[in-house]
Amino acid sequence: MSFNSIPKVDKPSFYLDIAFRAARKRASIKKSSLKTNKFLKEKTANIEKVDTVRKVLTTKLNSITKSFPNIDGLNDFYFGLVNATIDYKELKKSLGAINWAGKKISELTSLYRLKIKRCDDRAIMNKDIKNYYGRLSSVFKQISKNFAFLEESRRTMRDFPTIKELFTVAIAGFPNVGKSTLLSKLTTSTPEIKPYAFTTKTLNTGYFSFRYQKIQFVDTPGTLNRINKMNDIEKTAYLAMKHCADIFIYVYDITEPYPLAEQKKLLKKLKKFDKPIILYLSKTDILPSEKTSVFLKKNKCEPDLDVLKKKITNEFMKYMKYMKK
Ligand SMILES: Nc1nc2c(ncn2[C@@H]2O[C@H](COP(=O)(O)OP(=O)(O)OP(=O)(O)O)[C@@H](O)[C@H]2O)c(=O)[nH]1
Ligand SMILES: [Mg+2]
Repeated sequence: MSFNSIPKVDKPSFYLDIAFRAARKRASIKKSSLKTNKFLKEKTANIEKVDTVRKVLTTKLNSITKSFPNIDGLNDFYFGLVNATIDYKELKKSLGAINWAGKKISELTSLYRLKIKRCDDRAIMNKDIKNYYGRLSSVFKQISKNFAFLEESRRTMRDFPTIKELFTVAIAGFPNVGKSTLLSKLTTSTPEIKPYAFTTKTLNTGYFSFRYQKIQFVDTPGTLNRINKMNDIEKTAYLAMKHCADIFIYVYDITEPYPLAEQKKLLKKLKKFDKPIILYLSKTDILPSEKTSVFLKKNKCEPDLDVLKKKITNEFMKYMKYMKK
């Protein structure tokens, strides 16, 4: 499901204008193609009008409802994301309202089509058309809030990250420790890397191929030790860690101002997900070798990229074996 390609939801008047314009055009073509008396010409043109309005409006409304994902069919990650960022009951209600409008338009069209067909008075026929347009407008007016809500939801969904259903490695750690740098070293991804904290504001993904299969990496925005007070980006990262990650790489940085005790506390929280965690020590190139070796002795941590890759592919093979069972 691609959340980024949902087309814009316009105001109701936009759809009505398109339908009424198309109806006028079709009716005039019809009228000029007929060789009969004036009243019959007008009647046929009016029937063409209501048929065109129905066709245009129901097609437009159908394409809106079809472009939104089926919320109940979403996987746990995207369902969690919708739930965390959008009032999903309201979203379902709004999609239901658009469906209702489609049915109402068909009902009204059938009713007024029949009235026009049976009509033998020009003034009454014109009044019927006017009433038909008026009733359609009032149907749209009733659901104008739903159109606005769908557009608001679309804008939120547009920023959802695309995470594929593949074996996934989530890179976690404090801000500025080198998570995005690690992603760029492990994959062909080119995330934004800056010498300050909170650079990553969405979930960056990257891939590497191993034995003709893809391993997905998700670089999470720097997470502080505050799982209870998360903003939307942190919530997204949390959901990806919970539902998408098969294993974690936890990045330690002992050149940073974040105290080691705090970094260890965050790691402890990560352990609650109950998934394998590979520890990585970044920035060893600028660390005094003495400091690095003392840290590595105390912590089961990996400073070498090739060894890190090996550990990842080992976990991947374990996962594949498990999946085949
Ligand atoms: N010398 C050195 N610098 C590094 C290394 N890894 C990262 N850096 C630098 O550390 C800074 C932060 O790197 P990022 O990769 O953006 O860190 P991040 O953890 O993704 O940061 P946030 O997205 O803000 O959480 C940048 O200036 C990087 O160039 C490394 O192994 N060695
Ligand atoms: Mg980053």
